[in-house]
Amino acid sequence: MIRVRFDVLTLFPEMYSGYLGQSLLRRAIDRGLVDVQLHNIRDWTRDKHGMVDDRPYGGGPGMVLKVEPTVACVEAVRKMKETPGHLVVLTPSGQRLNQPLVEKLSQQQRLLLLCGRYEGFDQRVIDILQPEEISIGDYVLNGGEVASMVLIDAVVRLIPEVLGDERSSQEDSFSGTDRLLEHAHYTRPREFRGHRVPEILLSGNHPEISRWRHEQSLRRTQQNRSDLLDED
Ligand code: JCE
Repeated sequence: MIRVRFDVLTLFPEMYSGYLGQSLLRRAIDRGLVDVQLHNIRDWTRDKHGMVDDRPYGGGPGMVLKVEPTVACVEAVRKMKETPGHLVVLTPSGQRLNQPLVEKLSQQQRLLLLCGRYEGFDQRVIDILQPEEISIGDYVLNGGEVASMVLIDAVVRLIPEVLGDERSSQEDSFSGTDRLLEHAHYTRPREFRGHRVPEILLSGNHPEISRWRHEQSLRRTQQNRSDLLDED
């Protein structure tokens, strides 16, 4: 029944409470479609101070997440289920997350999401565990948690039963065969502060509406994301 189980490995599990209580995800969890388990990396430290970070060899600013508690946490979490799961680490130096990658990840039954802080993990975490390194975009966050929520959000909405109307995830920007941005949407009222809903949408002429929407998509893409038209 569970389509995807996420195990999130983090120093800040409390960051997820607001997001996990959000209606769409909450409903998916309550319906048993999605499971999200949080694990605090600090629980796998062996020293009495619970030290998870240390100063970088070679000097420089900031702190580095230690290899022992991180590897211990991943290995312990893997063993909690028969399927070891696909390990992902969120990092600004990973491959860029895009919809094809989200679709690939959504095929996994179990995803382990490793979230760093400070300057990131000791390189040996990556060398030993060989995770898939993923970045959600070309900017630097303070840690992997927000990035992991983005990944969970994008994967969960591809589970067919999660969105009530099955068509709406297919028709989104980046999900179709032509990679165009979505057309504009309108709902009531017909006029607000002199801004009227385009007449064509009220016409009931569905072939014309489709044509209009496609032209809208093309124009938006040219204006905001011309890089999408250059691809291939
Ligand atoms: C993270 C940091 C590297 C300095 C753990 C940032 C992902 N797309 C993304 N942007 N930022 C992240 C991300 C993910 C995990 C961590 N930092 C901060 N990273 C150099 C500072 C630490």
